[in-house]
Amino acid sequence: MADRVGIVAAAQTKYEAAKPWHHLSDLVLEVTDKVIAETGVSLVDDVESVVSNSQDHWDGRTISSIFIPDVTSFHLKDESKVAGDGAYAILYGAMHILSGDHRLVLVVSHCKESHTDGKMIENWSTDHIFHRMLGLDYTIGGAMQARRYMDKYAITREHCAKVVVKNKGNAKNNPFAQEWAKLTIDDVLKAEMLADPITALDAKPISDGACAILLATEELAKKLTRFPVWIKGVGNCYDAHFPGDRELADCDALIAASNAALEEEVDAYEAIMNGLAAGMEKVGQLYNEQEYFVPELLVCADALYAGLDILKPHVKGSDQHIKLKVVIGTVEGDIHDIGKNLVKVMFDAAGWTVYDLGKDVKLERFAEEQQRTNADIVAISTLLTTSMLAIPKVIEMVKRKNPNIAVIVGGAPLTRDIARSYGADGYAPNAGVAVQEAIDIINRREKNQKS
Ligand code: B12
Repeated sequence: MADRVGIVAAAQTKYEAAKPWHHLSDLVLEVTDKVIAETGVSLVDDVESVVSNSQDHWDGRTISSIFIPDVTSFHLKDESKVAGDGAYAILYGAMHILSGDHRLVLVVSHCKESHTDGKMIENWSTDHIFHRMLGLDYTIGGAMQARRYMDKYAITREHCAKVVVKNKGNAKNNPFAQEWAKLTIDDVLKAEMLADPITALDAKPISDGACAILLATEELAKKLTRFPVWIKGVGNCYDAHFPGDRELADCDALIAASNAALEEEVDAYEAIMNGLAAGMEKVGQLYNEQEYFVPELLVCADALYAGLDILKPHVKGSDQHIKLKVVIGTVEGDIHDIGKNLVKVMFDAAGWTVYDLGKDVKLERFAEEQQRTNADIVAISTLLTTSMLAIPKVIEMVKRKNPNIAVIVGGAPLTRDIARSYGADGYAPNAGVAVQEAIDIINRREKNQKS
């Protein structure tokens, strides 16, 4: 078994609406030549296996890889074709290396979409009894799903148009990209409507082109390039797209991933913290970088909760603190509750009784609920700099009713120093350490009372 797989070279053709003067093999030759030139390896002697990626439908014939053996030199060596997503081809190439069978694998992907009537091909790939006669193609399928998402998450066309403006703008950074444009939201909204709500600017263009990467074992990768890109891990979760068979706005992929984690006996706590929470952190980062917008956040939050529902019951609890009780909530004016809910899961898992007030909670409710439940601790969350000013008020209300009640706070704008200055007894930067912080406070109190 090889240790790691490295990408040692990558190449693309320019993508264009049509390349009438290029045969498919010309495109493949162009990118293969580039990766070979970059690394100086011999296509015939060094490359041990070729994984090509293309679709018979798009190439208008069966065995679409049959065009390219002379340019990729895969005669008399290991050759395979992946018909489907290019990511699978990379995954498959990486498996060739990880299995220990090969040291250097060429992965090449090619398509001349302009050759065919794309809409017809797409229509033919749908179910032939119910959907084909309706004239469904990928744009119409995408439109139905987009409508359902818009309805479920109150997403507007303006929200969606923002994604187009960003992506067409970003395309300028890729010299191989087919279309880049400096658009406004209005341009997108006024573009030709293909299938409501998908406009010509939302939809993908017809595109011809090819790309290639060269994968190598760790040892070889270090020799071939000073800067290999390491494949750290691979995995995939795809949703089926059979209309009528599924709720179009549900994100079943994370449900499947959570179930798979349990089946593989991954610790549920690890899956929540290193999977769901880490994923949401990444989502937050992408939002800050203006790569994601509000619609993506809402979809991801929903997906996270679906995963949480599956994993939560499996988090190993301890009955050590079974008698302890905590009141938790996000302060008034703030509707962020993902972080608060993760903290809640951790208290739940540790055997505490949790009274969850939810989000946007009226300030006096924290003290009232503590009195009603006689909870040991009040946990307050906030993500907004505007609403964080509510925290000292809540602490004051809780302590006025009972000075012995401990308060723990958390949320992105807070630090330990701010928490202290607000009069909080504890602070935790993440859910993983929140329960321990609460236990420490209680232990300290008990110790002080004894002495
Ligand atoms: C998801 C998100 C949303 C979602 C929230 C969905 C939901 N159900 O929660 C939606 C789209 C609804 C949303 C709306 C808004 N958002 Co928002 N949102 C985010 C985002 C991207 C991620 C937050 C998140 O869930 N992080 C993941 C979780 C796991 O991390 P966490 O919340 O920090 O929680 C961890 C710790 O902080 C800690 N913790 C949290 N609470 C507690 C409590 C205790 C007691 C303890 C011990 C620990 C603890 O443990 C948690 C788990 O490890 C952040 C940006 C970011 N990068 O953080 C912006 C962000 C928080 N949002 C922001 C803003 C401005 C808004 C809006 C006002 C936007 C608008 N103009 O409408 C509205 C808010 C309206 C309102 N009244 O509240 C700003 C806040 C800026 C600021 N400093 O005030 C941010 C920082 C984005 C930005 N850079 O501008 N948002």
